[in-house]
Amino acid sequence: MESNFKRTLITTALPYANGPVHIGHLAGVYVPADIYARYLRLQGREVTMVGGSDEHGVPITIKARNEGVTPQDIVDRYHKIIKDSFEELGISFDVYSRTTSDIHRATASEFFSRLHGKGEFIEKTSMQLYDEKANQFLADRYVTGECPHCHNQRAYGDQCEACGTSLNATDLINPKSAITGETPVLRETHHWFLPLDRWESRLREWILEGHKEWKGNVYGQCKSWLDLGLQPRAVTRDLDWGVPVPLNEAAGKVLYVWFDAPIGYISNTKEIYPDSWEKWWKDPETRIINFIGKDNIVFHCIVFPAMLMAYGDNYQLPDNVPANEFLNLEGDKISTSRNWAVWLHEYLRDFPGKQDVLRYVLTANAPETKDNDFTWRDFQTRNNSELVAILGNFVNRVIVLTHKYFDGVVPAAGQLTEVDTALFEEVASLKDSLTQNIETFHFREALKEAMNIARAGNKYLQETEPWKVAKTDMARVATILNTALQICGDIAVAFEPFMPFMSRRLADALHMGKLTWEELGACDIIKAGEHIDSPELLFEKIDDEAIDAQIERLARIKRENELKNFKPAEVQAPTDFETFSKLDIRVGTVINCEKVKKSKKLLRFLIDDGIGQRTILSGIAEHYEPECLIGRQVCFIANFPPRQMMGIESEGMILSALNADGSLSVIAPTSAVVNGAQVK
Ligand code: B3M
Ligand code: ZN
Repeated sequence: MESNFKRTLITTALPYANGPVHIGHLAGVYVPADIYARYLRLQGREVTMVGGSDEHGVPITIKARNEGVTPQDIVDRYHKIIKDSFEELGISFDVYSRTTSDIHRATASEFFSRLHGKGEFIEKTSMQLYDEKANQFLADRYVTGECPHCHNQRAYGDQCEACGTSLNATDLINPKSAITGETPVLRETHHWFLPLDRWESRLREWILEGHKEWKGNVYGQCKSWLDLGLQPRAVTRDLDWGVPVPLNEAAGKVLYVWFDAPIGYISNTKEIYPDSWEKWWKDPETRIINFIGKDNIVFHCIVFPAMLMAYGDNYQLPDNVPANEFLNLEGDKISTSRNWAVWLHEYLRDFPGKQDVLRYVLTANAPETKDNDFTWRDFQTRNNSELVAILGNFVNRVIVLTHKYFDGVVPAAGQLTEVDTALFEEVASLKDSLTQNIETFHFREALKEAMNIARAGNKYLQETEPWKVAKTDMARVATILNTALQICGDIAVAFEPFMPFMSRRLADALHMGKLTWEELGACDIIKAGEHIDSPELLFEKIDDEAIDAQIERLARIKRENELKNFKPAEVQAPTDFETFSKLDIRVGTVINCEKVKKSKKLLRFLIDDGIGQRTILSGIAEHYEPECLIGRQVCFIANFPPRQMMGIESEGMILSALNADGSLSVIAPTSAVVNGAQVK
């Protein structure tokens, strides 16, 4: 595919260094960016992939305060975890830096100064909440109070998480500082704003006219922002963590994190190419591609481009912003604060050597056009029935057969027959569509096509049956295995962007050396006479035990969250003692307790109620082992009319408390009482 650009700069959203990265980050940004970068490198193109940690912003200061450490401690900790885990997953950054670096602070500071010098900002004075005890203005996240819409008592100053409304801190009823708990006061403050409205018509033209090829989700979001009309945006904050605003009159103020973070892409490029970084940013023959998640679209398509236009000096705007949607986990939104995530560093610990499996599953399931779900069962199935059963199996069979019939030496091919050339043709057409899909950021489809190469290989072996032909025609077996080995070579190349570890192992076993995209599909990618190494399985099955452990971990987290977030039900309408005393609640001892056959929920109790024995059915079978209840005292309602359930008559109802996680706990007296005692 011919294109008229010379080089590609790939940028990846800078993850906040207030926690490790999880599979949502990976599927949304880093795995697709890495696939693209590796592909371009195989194509022999000039490419640079930059990344780094976003180390400023309020959440980091909040976390530091909660832990009683400095923001620098927090970002040092997470930057290391993030950087190391990316590296272990094979995300091939040319540089992975951080926004606390000197070069970044200088670059961001200069950027602001130039815009300020050019008169690109407007200044505004406004009233904001101030914590007099902590002596600081409160960023919206630092204020909590009652939501004016749904009256949730614990709304944040920027958003109410109960009803989803976005708020200004000054909207909250009865606001409180999250730092000291004090009631904040309104105080005047002064900030610098970038008037996005000045750039609106250029942005409209650039995106809405010039980039109709962008993904629908990205284009659509830009259009709705632009149609709403752009407003000036504050680019400074009252905070003591960040890049200081380089103006004498701005003591105690820093650049807003979303102003400095995208400049990080520039500082990171400077860090690797101190002398030649400008060609990556200012040469129209450089193509800039921003890989991000959908929540970052406005900053990359509207705000940062407006900043670059305001700066001038030939800065190029991104050529494409292939933002992804979100990945959910087992049906729920991934959330750092609720610990609902699969953390990369934990995955690497729990599944050592299985980087490629995660990369494969996240790509096969990538949220490219809509939100998608990651489940551990799907992870297991894709490993066992795709990687092991299709890909691994094919390669293994070919290598084993080569060892069996030719002592591991690649046999020379004779005359190709129709079935051989058909296979090469199929691979050529798969290569076309694989290439096309990667170039247009359809990595899921691309991966399917790569997998289809392995499928075609399996089908070829099934059709040619070299193990049968070997009884009569070794020359033909040589041609078949030579052809099949070429497909193994193709697999090493085609999968390199997706599963680089597997690709390298396979390429090494086949003695392939440096891989190139060009050789994919060739009939002599593996040279006759070359000795190939003994087979080593490329993938192994993942058993239920490993998967169950992950599922259990998530179930535990879910329970913990439910308990943490429990909100008692509204108190019911008033009643009186007379109504209460109509219920005859008594204590009895469990003489026997067993599961009701064919029922998931019911336990059958035999109760000594002081008068005699009675049978009561209770729907708590999922919460108790029946034997554990035998001999214990319970409370039951004695004057309900008998009721038939599952063909058994139940004479009353056992009382239980409903816990936050849905579990039930039987109510019992704290010390033994006589059977038949009434609850008053
Ligand atoms: N740190 C937000 C995020 O992680 C932000 C991205 C910055 S990219 C310049 O979602
Ligand atoms: Zn609300």
